[in-house]
Amino acid sequence: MYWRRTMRRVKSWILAGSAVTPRPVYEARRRLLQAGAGLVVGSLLPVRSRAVAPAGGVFANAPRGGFGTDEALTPHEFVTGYNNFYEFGTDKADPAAHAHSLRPRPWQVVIDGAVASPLTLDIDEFLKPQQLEERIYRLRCVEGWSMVIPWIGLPLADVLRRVEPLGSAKYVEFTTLHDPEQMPGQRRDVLPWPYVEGLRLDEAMHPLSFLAVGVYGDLLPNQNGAPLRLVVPWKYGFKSVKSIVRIRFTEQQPKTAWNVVAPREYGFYANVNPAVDHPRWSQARERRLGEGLFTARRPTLPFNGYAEEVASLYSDMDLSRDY
Ligand SMILES: Nc1nc2c(c(=O)[nH]1)N[C@H]1C(S)=C(S)[C@@H](COP(=O)(O)O)O[C@H]1N2
Ligand SMILES: [Mo]
Repeated sequence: MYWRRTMRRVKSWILAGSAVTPRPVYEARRRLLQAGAGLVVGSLLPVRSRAVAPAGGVFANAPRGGFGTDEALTPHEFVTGYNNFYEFGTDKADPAAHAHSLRPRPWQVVIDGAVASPLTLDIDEFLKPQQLEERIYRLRCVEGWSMVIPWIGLPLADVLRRVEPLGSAKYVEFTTLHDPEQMPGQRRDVLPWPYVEGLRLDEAMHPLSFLAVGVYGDLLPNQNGAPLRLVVPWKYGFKSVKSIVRIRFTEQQPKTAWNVVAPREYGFYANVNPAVDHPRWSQARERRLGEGLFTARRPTLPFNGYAEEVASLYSDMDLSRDY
């Protein structure tokens, strides 16, 4: 509750907030692991300071995956306390305040559509330690804030390949749980429920596309999309759909939540693009959450800084039209 009240009161300041917990133990530990001292030193360090990641650090030993950034991690408080998850309300503090009503276990994920062998997977199938890795990705919200987040998960392609997509499959559609009892925000018509997102098949199979089950070394907190959420780091945050119950291969472009609501404002592709303004504001700069009050906003990078990896996916497209 304290956090919520604070968030409300300082809402306009929070984007530049600096009075946050010092750099977590987590980061120091990660640096040691990176330096190759992990086996010896890792076991001597406290797993993690409780104030930072309360759930116990079940993925503390997940190896680092590729595509890393050495930018400072966004403090845990922002990653888990300031975000969008409209199923729990439209205020940035609402998910942290209300997502306790979500029950992320038991949980199943259906993978079907244009595939040779559809599957229903129990969430435990996604939690096997030997397939998990840590990926540090930038997230850039269309509203103008950004974070650097250490996710735990697995490449989306590893999961998609298991169902043997048919040649006719052109897109992949992702659907969030629809249950107003667990997700009280679904009682209001702010978005068409359930929340749906989609990727073109080649985007979905790209090695950057990631399914997260954890963050900061622990299981995902409910407000971040427990127990399974998508992370597509070169696209605006809204593409990264949370609390997924279904992954469906389709021939038609999926009807995605924000594109249905406001097609002129939110395109299907939603690649981070500083050169294409949102109709009501510029996308040229961003505020990195957790940075000091007087820190200038950063220039937003094409494809959120992942142009080298993904620009070739769009070489024959006009990205000012297919925004
Ligand atoms: N189901 C669902 N997924 C969602 C949203 C939502 O409202 N509902 N919000 C999106 C938006 S706008 C953003 S910016 C990211 C935020 O991800 P984070 O909570 O990990 O920061 O989640 C995305 N995924
Ligand atoms: Mo967003």
